[in-house]
Amino acid sequence: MTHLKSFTAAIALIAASTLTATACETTLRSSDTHPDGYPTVEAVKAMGAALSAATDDRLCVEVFHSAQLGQEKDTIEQTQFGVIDFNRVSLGPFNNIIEETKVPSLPYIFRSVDHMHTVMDGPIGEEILAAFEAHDLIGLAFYDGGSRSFYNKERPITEMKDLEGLKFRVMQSDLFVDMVSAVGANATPMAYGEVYSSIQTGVIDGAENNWPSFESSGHFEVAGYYTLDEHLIVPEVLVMSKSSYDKLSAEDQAAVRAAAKASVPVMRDLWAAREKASEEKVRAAGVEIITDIDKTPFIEAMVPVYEKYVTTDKLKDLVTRIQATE
Ligand code: GTR
Repeated sequence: MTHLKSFTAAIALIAASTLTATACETTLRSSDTHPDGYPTVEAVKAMGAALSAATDDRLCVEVFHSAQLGQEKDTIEQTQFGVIDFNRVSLGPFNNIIEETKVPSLPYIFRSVDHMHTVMDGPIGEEILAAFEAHDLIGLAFYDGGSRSFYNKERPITEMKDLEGLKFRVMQSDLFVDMVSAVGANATPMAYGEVYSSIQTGVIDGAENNWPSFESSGHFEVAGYYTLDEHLIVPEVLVMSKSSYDKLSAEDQAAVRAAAKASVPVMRDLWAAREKASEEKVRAAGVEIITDIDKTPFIEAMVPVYEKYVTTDKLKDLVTRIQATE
């Protein structure tokens, strides 16, 4: 879909929903690329329910799942413009816009999901959320995105050299293009919604993602080899349009922030269950899962990526502090 078409489609859909949503004084719209029932979609619904409860139903949230409002890169712009009120997105598509988001998007920056939680739940996470405001967005909360690994339709990847010559889709972020080049493969930045058919038709050989996305997108049907190199533990983020936020009273702004934070533990529980269910479904489908992989060469290959992207004192300091966090 072209940029203009997706923008027009989003406005038409929003206008149609305004006609039907009557119960609340104000219905705020939230975008998500994932299907209904996915942990992020359900967590934003939980956030909306908490917000309605806190405001005696003055404020409600309607979640437009399944990329109904467009692909992430476009919906981010629409959220900056105030056409969309909330957006649940990976940090990846923000990398080219908000400098600070590059740091938690660096390959192997987090030693584990627990390490990521400790960092993002603390002052570093708050600092990164605050960086959204200069870009017409309010960073509200971080959600989980598990760890991302490579999958492809050609062959099992059991060591780094097996990646040579393969073409992988990455999120629209220069950092991820360089990450894939660093391990000897080729990268094509592409919207999530185009990946399935691009693998099917051979435009690309594969992509990289976590268990729930690999499963819910159906990519496992067209890419039969999944190698758990876990190169990224990139958090996801719930943002609000600054222009929508600025229209609220201070009390309602606080209610939005509190509801967003309250949805984080909900999200984590849903995520843990879905990760397990998705893994079971993918394994049952006969996808070859390669777990026995030495990550050391992958980690070493990322040194030039850090050198290229961690250039300012601010970013260097963030990296050092994340690495020093127990
Ligand atoms: C998913 C993530 C989405 C989107 C997608 C992608 O794991 O939840 O927000 O970024 O990956 O690869 O585009």
